[in-house]
Amino acid sequence: MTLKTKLTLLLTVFTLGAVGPAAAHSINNKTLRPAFGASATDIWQATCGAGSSHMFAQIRDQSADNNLVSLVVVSGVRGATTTDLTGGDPTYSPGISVNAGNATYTMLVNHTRTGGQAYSIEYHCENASGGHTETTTPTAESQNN
Ligand SMILES: [Ca+2]
Repeated sequence: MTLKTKLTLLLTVFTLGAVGPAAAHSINNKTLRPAFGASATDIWQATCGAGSSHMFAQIRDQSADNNLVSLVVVSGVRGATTTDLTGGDPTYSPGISVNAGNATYTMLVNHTRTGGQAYSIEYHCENASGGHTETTTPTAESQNN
């Protein structure tokens, strides 16, 4: 490997690190449990600080089966839904944005069938031009089913 190649690789790693996971907020490796049946719903809440225009969010279904996991984000009378159509792979669902400004946002996680489903959520608050604004991280579920 030439020095130039090594430098290019190093630069790539630093660049990816700067815009990647460091900017996102994560709720990782949580589970909708079978005991709560098909109606199991986990609820999380986070608050977007001053200057926020919306919350961006997406979910990843970590269980490789045909029981699909969806995320609904609601704040006041505004809301959006996204579903991860492929469980067990590293790809998240399409991202959604809910435009409720500086507010508390509720994230509801549900699934289509009975059965344990592991999931992770990535989310963050943004201003109108897409810059990140203050985003709280919940320490526990508001409801853990
Ligand atoms: Ca997926």
